[in-house]
Amino acid sequence: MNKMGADSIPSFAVVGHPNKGKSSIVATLAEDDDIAVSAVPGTTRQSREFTLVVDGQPLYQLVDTPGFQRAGELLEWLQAQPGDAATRPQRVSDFVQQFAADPRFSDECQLLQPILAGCGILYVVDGTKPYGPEYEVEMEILRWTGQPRMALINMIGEGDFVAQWREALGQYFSIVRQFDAMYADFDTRIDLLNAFAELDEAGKPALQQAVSLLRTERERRLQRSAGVIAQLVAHGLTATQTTRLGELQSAQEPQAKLEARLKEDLASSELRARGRIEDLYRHFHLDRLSSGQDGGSAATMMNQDLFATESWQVFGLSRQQLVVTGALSGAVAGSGLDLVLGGASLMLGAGIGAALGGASAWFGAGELAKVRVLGQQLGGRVLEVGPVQDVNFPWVVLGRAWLHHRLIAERNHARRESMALDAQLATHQMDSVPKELRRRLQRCFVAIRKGDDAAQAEQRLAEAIAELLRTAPDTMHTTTP
Ligand SMILES: Nc1nc2c(ncn2[C@@H]2O[C@H](COP(=O)(O)OP(=O)(O)OP(=O)(O)O)[C@@H](O)[C@H]2O)c(=O)[nH]1
Ligand SMILES: [Mg+2]
Repeated sequence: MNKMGADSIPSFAVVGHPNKGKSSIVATLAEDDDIAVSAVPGTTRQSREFTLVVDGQPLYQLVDTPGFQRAGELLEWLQAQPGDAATRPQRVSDFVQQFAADPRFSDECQLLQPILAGCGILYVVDGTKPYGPEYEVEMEILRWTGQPRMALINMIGEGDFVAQWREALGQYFSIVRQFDAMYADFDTRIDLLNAFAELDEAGKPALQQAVSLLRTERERRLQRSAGVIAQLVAHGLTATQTTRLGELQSAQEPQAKLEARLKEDLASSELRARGRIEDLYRHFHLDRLSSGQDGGSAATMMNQDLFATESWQVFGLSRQQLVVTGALSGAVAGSGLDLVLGGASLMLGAGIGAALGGASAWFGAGELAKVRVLGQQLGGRVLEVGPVQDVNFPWVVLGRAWLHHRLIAERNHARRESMALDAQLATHQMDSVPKELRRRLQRCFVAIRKGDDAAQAEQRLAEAIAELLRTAPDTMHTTTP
């Protein structure tokens, strides 16, 4: 079977020494966050295939393999067999046939089998550790298989022996790349696949097809995420809570309850939106720091309550930006009318938050949400709390969603640490957004608040958000630890 043939998807066997990040590279390229990755050498004992399936269509396949254990003995055996260079692949195949049941060579047979079945080879080394002759034996064996092969220098620790490695690898592999399993970005992945296509004439069309589908999928995920975020922001702009009031009942006590409910509803809709986006990017096993939540209340993965002062400061627009965006008139921003007209967004200045007793007070004081007693209905009066009035609120929701999306879209599936987020990453992120786009977003907010033609307004918002998601703020360095 030729796995690289025209009728099958591109397949790669990821091979190398134990504990060099083979499984991590498989996880990243196959977008599978369920693969066992660990600091213990010998974690992978069996070869296993992982196929990247997009929209029901398999794009390519990675085979995770155990590391070489007895490469020296294997090469000795190969060299002891009679034959010339033309029969080398056959000799490798003979070895696997002869030793398939021998536990001493179980790892060697496991890793050679997919290569003999036609997989391209990705040979993984750790560029932070010095090169040594023991690797020569492995590289020689791989050369004997005759399969197209590329060397990947992964960076696991602190050292830097890349130059040395390039020197050695260049003699066995026509393409040598640095590839960081944890932090390689999307374009680097695409580059790797394109480079491999150049190596493998027979597999080239299939690989180019895979690259093109992968790009399409990237854009599709972004658009869908934009739709999810638009829905979230629209909900934030319009959500209300209501309750019936008894004939003589005061509104005070139910009002506090409704405010709490509204807050909880907004916070949980944010969490749901995040979950949907994580699913879109195939992050199914993310630890969302849920253990830190108190009974599923408003605390979130970002370690910042949606309504916390810091959230407003980090994610909201500055007063100046609100003016430029048309969300606030300059007269209002400059006057003492802040508390009356603006609410929380204008509490960016020192002392104002303190004056109101902190974040909860914004809400409790009725500054943040509209409170109305609706007229006589069948069962009596109805108390309505919401929607949140603050001009900065949609910006806070959007800013948080934007940052979350960036972290998710850039996160490689090899990473296993939980997604703790430094909200400082988002400081000034809106500064990088062109003024025109900010104005466009603001117009969408206003249209949604007004409530005419909700579907169309949300659609327009989704388009503007898609553009926002394509913006890369230079203040956000999310790809390094
Ligand atoms: N910092 C950093 N750590 C990495 C990187 N790639 C792998 N690691 C870590 O290195 C260790 C080994 O990674 P694995 O992917 O399990 O290595 P492997 O080659 O599959 O190991 P075996 O299956 O045991 O042969 C794990 O603790 C990884 O988290 C990397 O690019 N950067
Ligand atoms: Mg492994």
